[in-house]
Amino acid sequence: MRVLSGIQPTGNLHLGNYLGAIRNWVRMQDEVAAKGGQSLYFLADLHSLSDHMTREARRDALTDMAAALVACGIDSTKSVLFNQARVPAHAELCWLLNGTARMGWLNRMTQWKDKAGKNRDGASVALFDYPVLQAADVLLYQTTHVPVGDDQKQHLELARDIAVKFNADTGREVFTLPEPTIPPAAARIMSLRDGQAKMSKSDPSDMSRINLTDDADTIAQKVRKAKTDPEPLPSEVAGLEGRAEAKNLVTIMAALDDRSADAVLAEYGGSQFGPFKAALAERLVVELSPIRERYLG
Ligand code: AQP
Repeated sequence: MRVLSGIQPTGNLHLGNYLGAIRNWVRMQDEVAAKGGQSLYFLADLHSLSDHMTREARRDALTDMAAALVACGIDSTKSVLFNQARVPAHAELCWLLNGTARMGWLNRMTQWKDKAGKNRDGASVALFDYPVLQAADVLLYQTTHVPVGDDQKQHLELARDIAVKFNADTGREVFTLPEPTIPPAAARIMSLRDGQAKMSKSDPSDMSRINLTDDADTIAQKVRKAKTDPEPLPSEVAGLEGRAEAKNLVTIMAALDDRSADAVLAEYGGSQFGPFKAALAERLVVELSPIRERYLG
């Protein structure tokens, strides 16, 4: 068993990164070691080149992200934590795999479509080729499991397609096919301001996300102001259909407590959002304040 995953060193970690990916990385460390496997986590600094950033800002972002991962519980005695750019084989394999990947495959990537938007001609080649570098990251180490959020599922499927074609073209089993490990409860945490958009570092509104560095007052304020609807909470998950913002808050509570959304609604069904939001903010502070303290310390 070999586990590998990466994160772009581009700004603060947020609750989506934490519940969708990093908490899983931390939990898997012991499990993987007990099975005699290896966990590899990296700062995806080559990926971050798809956007311009000054040298100083990039260096600071790298240090901050490394500190944040350690604060979340990534332990260098159990996992290997490294910078992608320090291992030239990532870029070298990416170039080899560029001969295997097809333009049509990359053109179908929803993240490329979303991030390039209408200005495809103005987007960097790196943004387009991003999933091939991601395939190289994973295939380079014969990775068996890749813990990621749901937004990366399509890129993982592409990595598998590239591996299958490369193996078929060469007539040899060169690459292991990786499996995504997606947390069922928190696969996709959405923006606090718009239940249709994923919580993301690049959202211009800081009120849309909970940063792992937010203090208790800021968390409480963001949760209090999170968009909801006028109806009380339903008693069952089916009642969240068409209520994206309410569903997101229930999902967050369920993920924090490691219980199902139904179990959360069994407790809060019929309640107005006021008391539920207060309980959620309190739960978030309990989970995140030790991380914040370790990070700032
Ligand atoms: N909202 C989310 N819910 C669940 N998981 C998420 N991830 C990111 N956002 C969510 C997971 O975090 C890991 C690191 O992803 P990344 O380095 O690709 O970060 P990102 O996707 O660039 O993060 P953002 O905030 O979404 O950045 P922008 O705004 O630049 O796109 C991955 O495993 C990802 O699935």
